[in-house]
Amino acid sequence: MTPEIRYSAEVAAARAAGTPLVALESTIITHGMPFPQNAETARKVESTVRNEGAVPATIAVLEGRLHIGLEAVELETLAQRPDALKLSRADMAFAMANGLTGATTVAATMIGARLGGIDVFATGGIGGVHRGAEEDFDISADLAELAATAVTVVAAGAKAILDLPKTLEVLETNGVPVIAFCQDQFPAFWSRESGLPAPLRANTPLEIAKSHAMRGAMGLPGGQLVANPIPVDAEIAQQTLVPIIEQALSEAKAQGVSGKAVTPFLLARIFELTEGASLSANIALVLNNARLAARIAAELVALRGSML
Ligand code: PSU
Ligand code: MN
Repeated sequence: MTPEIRYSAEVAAARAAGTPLVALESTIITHGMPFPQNAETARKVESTVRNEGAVPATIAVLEGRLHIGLEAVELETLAQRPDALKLSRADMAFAMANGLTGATTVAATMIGARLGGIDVFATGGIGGVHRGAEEDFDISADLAELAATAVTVVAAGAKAILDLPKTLEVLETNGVPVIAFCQDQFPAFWSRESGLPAPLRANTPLEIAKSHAMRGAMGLPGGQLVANPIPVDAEIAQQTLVPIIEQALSEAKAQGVSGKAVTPFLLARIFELTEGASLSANIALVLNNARLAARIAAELVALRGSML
């Protein structure tokens, strides 16, 4: 069995020319945002990456083929497929071996990026340790993947649907560098601050690229988590979100939502309960992350060029 990989025309050209590449996930499109905002955001994220001089590689599994970079029509079609599977590390190979179609989570996108030789990946928020994990053991495979796969992931921290202190503990245990960008605190997705100190801080994309390259040179497996705070003007006040998150969590519990359905259920309820305000904030932070990821990717290409 060999994985069948399809590069988009743009990604294939970038690989040949040595242009910086930024991987993008697709679960945020199929399970993280409603149509049509999902398709619109996916297009905007791609053009944000291009405006920074890098090339976007949105990753998904289409009929068993690992697509690294989607053509515009493939992206459009995926955004309108509510039946697309949510593929994480556990299900990606099964889907590829058996001709299935699905969107990749942060974990699966990291695997795809590594297969395509892409070092940097932008998303909104990562999965983490769920609240009450001491009872239901719900810990996202994203954390284990960050420990295993050498890709730098740019996210706006993690949502307060998760237990943030426990998420940071698991990352630390697994040796994943968590680098806040231009601030000391770990950001909390919709809010710039979580009240929790970030283990590391970088003030420039170059520092992050150098750290990525150093880890590679040392032969360390595993990636880095860059925690990039949401732009000030897009931030949502904590007091607005706390009751909504509580409500979404108690609904999930009452309805017995479990396994991989938990995160999409919570995201969808929070969007509904904030009447779209959380969606606009989410879009703003993803674009902000795409911009930073493209700058890190460019620094990494420049760094490697200077080391030749
Ligand atoms: N958190 C968000 N937005 C998202 C996700 C998480 O704020 O879209 C998606 C990502 O694809 C992430 C996945 O990798 O959910 C995590 O799912 P789980 O908790 O089932 O591992
Ligand atoms: Mn889970």
